[in-house]
Amino acid sequence: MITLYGVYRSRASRPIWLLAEIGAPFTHVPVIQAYRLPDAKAKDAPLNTASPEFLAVTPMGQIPAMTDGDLILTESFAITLHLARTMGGDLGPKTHAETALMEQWALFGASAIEVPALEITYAVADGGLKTPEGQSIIALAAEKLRRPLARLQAHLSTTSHMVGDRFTVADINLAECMRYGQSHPTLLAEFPAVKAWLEACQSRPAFKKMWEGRLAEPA
Ligand SMILES: N[C@@H](CCC(=O)N[C@@H](CS)C(=O)NCC(=O)O)C(=O)O
Repeated sequence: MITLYGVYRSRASRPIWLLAEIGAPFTHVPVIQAYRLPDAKAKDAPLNTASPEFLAVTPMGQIPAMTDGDLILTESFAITLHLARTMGGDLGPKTHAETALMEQWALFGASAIEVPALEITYAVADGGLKTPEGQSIIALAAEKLRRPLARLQAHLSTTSHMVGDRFTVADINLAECMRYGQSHPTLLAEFPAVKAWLEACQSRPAFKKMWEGRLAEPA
């Protein structure tokens, strides 16, 4: 049985979305980020990334983490790739080449997209669209994204999905990185194939189920 640690409002959204696609049962332990609590060490604090019980699962103290029998995995993309490979059917790779491509796109998402996209999310959430400082952080982050987005635009102009002409874990991993950049008011319009692909990914029932769970959590 799979146990997944991490609230929806975290990168745990990635394996949660994947598990909803698979329809696999799992135990969800909603560990929350310690920094979101007034006193993470208080006796009555909910289970959080600084709780000794959670640090016993992963000394890194970050979510998501997952156990599958004796296997303990951290890193959201390692978790999604493992689940897709072992129980994901068509969501996982069918050949060694597909395995390599799914790994490539996960690494691309983590190294080229996630950080600048998050910079946009945080700056917009801080009201950055209304201040010159915020606008310049957002413009700089958008500029960092234009090159990888041009790469994605070229790819998605020739195929409907990231790998194998079907929806796979590669789409989930990249769509979840791209989601952070969606709060930029105009960037995605520059890359229409990426925009259409992202909207198609997010129209899937499993994404909506994950999103409902996320919205049900306190911000
Ligand atoms: N590269 C890791 C990043 C994990 C990470 O930064 N998790 C955040 C939540 S999304 C976290 O646990 N923050 C709380 C903390 O660092 O104490 C992954 O993709 O799983």
